Amino acid sequence: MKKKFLDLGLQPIANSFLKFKNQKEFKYNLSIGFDTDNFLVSLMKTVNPKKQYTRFYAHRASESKTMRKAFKIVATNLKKRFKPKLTMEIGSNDGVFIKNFKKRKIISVEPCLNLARITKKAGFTTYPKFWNKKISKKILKKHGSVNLIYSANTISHIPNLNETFEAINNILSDNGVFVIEDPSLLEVIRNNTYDQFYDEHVYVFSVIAISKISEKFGLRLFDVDISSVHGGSIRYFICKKDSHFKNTLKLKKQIQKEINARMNKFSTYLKFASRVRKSRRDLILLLKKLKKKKKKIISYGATYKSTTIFNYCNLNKYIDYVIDTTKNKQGKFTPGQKIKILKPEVGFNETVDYAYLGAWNFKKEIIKKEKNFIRRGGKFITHTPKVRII
Ligand code: JHZ
Repeated sequence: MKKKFLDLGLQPIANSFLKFKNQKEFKYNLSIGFDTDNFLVSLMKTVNPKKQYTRFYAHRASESKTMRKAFKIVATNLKKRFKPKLTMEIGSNDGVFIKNFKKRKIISVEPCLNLARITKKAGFTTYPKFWNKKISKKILKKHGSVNLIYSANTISHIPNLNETFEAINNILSDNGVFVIEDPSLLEVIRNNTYDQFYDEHVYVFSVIAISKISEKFGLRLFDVDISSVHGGSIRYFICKKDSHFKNTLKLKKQIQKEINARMNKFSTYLKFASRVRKSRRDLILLLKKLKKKKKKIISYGATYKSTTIFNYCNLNKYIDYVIDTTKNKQGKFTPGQKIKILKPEVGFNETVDYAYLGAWNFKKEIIKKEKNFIRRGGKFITHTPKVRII
């Protein structure tokens, strides 16, 4: 049974950056629940994927150095460990992962037409489609079964988890491996990163939940890797139930960690929700105080995550503008709160006193890059794990 534990209010689509301030917006209620039967944490109500994954999709995975490097390392390790003859990526974005493979050895599935066009143009076999049973059958017929299926920050985005797993089971070779990479629920709870909840993140997975869902479809979670990207992610290694892979000790330990953190109990999520409400109060209080002192506050990184924070906390009265390196976000307004997005070269100047880290997951990369800002007395603000000035 799914029980609601957190209400983040009326929200726009996180990726709907606006060309004009007065543009009409679709809004929905963002609330999150915990299923006591299968331990899945998911949105109570989902948005139609056709509204989200359009030909205007804004996020480019290659935009950060951290992610380019991380995907290169993952690709190298997966090739070394599993030696796949044929690999498929679901949700290949701008090709940041697949570009580490030989073109004839990888297939890409990507529903956003603007992104699919990029990988197709680069010469990769690209299916510009949503992942479902129909496309799995089509690919199986054309290419045969697949030895390695990789999907980063995508499986958590697909509302119909049952169909997703059935389609995987359909196309995965008998000793093949399905690798999912997504933000870790344990880290979200520990670090109060409630902004990991927005329309696209239909699920925030835990090891205990992925293990249950795999079993339901004749699959088996046999290993995990812990990754520091996106504030703490987990890479889940899944095989067919009777495949030769042995369940690892690392997996057992991670499950125990989650049980120790009581992630199988609804009360844990209620406590998390009250910490989220406190985080909102603290952030507003801090920004109000700084604004009273006439400080200029901007936000660093027009992330999808910021859409949740900005709208839940109503931050447009405190944040002067947002800066972001992504070309197709620049000049636009943030969803809901309609805060202007500027190029860093224009907006990140000596008049800025404070920069709220919208892209807190790239804190290290950003602080290293922005030494001048810090040197002249500029300060970063974050809400994770606690609201504070860094
Ligand atoms: P970033 C997206 O979420 C959407 P977002 C999606 N749903 C998902 O799951 C994650 O990605 C993985 C900018 N930036 O990666 C670039 C700078 O301006 O945290 C990006 O717009 N300067 C698929 O949007 C944004 O910040 C910099 O120096 O929450 C980061 O977005 C750096 C490092 C980044 O994902």
